[in-house]
Amino acid sequence: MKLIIFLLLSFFMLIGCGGKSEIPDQLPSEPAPPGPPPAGMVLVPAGTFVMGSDEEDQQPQHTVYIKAFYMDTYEVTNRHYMAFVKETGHPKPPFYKDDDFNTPDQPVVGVTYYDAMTYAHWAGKRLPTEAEWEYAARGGLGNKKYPWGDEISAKQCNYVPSGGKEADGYEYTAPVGKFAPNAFGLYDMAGNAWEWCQDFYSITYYSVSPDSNPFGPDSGYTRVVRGGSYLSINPKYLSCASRLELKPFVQDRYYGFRCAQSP
Ligand SMILES: [Ca+2]
Repeated sequence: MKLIIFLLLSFFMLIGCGGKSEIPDQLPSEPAPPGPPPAGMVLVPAGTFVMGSDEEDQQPQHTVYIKAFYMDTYEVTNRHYMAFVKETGHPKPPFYKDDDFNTPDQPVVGVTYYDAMTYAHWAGKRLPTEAEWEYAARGGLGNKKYPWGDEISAKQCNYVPSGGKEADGYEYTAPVGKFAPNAFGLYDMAGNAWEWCQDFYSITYYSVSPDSNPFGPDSGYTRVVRGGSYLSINPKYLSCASRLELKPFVQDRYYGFRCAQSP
């Protein structure tokens, strides 16, 4: 009898030990940066995600680790951009007299890559990398198509829904923050204005991308914009993985940006 009890006890102890000796399947999380995020920004926590999709320029899908960073809660608005213009003498954005685009809380549009970089430097920030942008847009949901899930409707962002441009309430850009944020607390990651990223664009980059904090090719002719705009009809342009290449000096009413910052 004692032998049976001993064997049973040994068996349960082994089971208990087995549970503790399992190898964790995730990297230990980084400690959160001390203190609250800077004003107007959210903390995007460190993590790993699957970048890309089965679309031609988003292959191969690959796993990427991103360290924690801060991201602007909203696209940079006319209000903030004009404060920069006033202080620095930087040229006004081309649509500052166009009533369809110039209210203080609409995203600034018509900015080049260089304008966006100059603003970011002035603000003590930087542009997000393409990988950071996609990771932030996904909001920790995994491999979902959009920042909120797999389906899109006029309730979720400012684009051109099946009912027409204004079916979501906005014919042109919407004031920032009019639609629900994603799980990281970021607004308008799909639609409204395309957002400049800091990387050069390369259609083949995903084949050679480092798996930790990639920052794009060393050289190139075009830069990356992300997220789609108020004029996107095809929902594929509004997806988290969608990439668009753009010459860095292009100024048009679909292109804006938001900034990132390293802790
Ligand atoms: Ca719309």
